[in-house]
Amino acid sequence: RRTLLAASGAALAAPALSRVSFAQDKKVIRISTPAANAEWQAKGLMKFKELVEAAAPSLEVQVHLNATLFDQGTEIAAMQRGNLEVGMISPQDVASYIPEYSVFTAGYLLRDAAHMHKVFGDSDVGKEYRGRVSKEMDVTILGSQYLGTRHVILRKAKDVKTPADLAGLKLRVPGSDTWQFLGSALGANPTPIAFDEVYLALSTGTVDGLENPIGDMLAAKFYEVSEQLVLTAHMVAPLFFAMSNSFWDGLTDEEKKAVSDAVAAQSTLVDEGTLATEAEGTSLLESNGLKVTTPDLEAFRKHVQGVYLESDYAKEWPAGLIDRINAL
Ligand code: KDO
Repeated sequence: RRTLLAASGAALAAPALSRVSFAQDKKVIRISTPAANAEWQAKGLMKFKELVEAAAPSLEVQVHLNATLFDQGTEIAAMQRGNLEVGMISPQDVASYIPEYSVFTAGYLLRDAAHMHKVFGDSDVGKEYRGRVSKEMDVTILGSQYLGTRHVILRKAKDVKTPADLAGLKLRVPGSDTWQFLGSALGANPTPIAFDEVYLALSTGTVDGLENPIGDMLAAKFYEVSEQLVLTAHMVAPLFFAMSNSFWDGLTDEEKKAVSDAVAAQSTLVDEGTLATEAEGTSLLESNGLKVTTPDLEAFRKHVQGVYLESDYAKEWPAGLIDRINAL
C-alpha cells in the first residue's frame, strides 16, 4: 500500500514540477506603482496584464500596487538596477535625472489632457523627450496617460481666493525637489510625504492639505479626512508607462507588439475613466459633505507662472521649449 501511494505521489508530482519550470521560463514584467486599488491607473494595469498574457503566452505580468514593491520615487533606480521592469513615472521623476526637463513640472503649463498627449505623444517635443529619457535614463516611455488635473485639498475649510491665502499652510507634496517647488509656488509650505502615507498624515493633522487630482482624492478616500476642495487646476498631470531598456530590448518583435498594444489600450481606459470621474467628481464630493470652491484662477496662474519663470529652474530650460509646448 505504501509503495502504491508513493508511486502515485510521484506521478502526481511530475506535472506540478513541469508547471513550475514552465512559469520560470516566462519573462516576468514586474510593475510597481503607489496607486491605490480603486484608481483608474490600477484598473488600467490589470487590463494590461490581461491583454499581454492573452497575446503573448511567453510573458507574465505582476502588478504591485500601493508602493508594496518599491517606494514612490525609487522606481527608476530599481529599473536601472534590473530589479523592476515597469514603473509608472512622472515628469517630476524625469526632472530628477534631466534637470532641463523641470520645465515639464511647471504649474499651469499644459492646458488639458489632449494638450498633454500632443506634448508627450508624436510631436517633435514628445519624440525628443522620450529619446533623451531612453538615452540618459535607460528606460523607454511606452505610453503616456492622464493622471488628472491637480487641485488643492484642505483638511479644514478656509476661504481661498489667491496664493496668499495658502500662506503658512503645510501642504503635502510627493518627495522630490520639483514637487516641493510646486508647493511653494502655490503659496504654501510644502511637506514631502509618500502617497501611501497621505491619508494618515491628513487624519492626524501632520499636514493641512495636499494637492491631488479628483480621481485620486476619491480612490484614496482623502475626502473622509478633509473638508474642502479648492479647484486651482494648477497642473494637468501625466503618468508615463516606462520600461527598463534592457528588458524591452530583450523582447521579441511579437512580444513588443503585444506590450505596445496593451499599453495603448490601458492608457485609453485610464484616460476615459479619469475624465469621466472628473466630470462627476465634484458633485460626488459635495454629496459626501465636502465644500468645493473656485479661487481666483487668474491670480493663481499669474503668481505660479511668475514664480517658475523667475526661478533657477527656468535658467536651465532649453531655449524656445515653452513656445514649442504652447504652440502644440
Ligand atoms: C501623488 O503622490 O500625489 C501622485 O499623484 C504623484 C504622481 O506622480 C503619481 O506618483 C501618483 O501619485 C501615484 O501614481 C498615485 O496615483
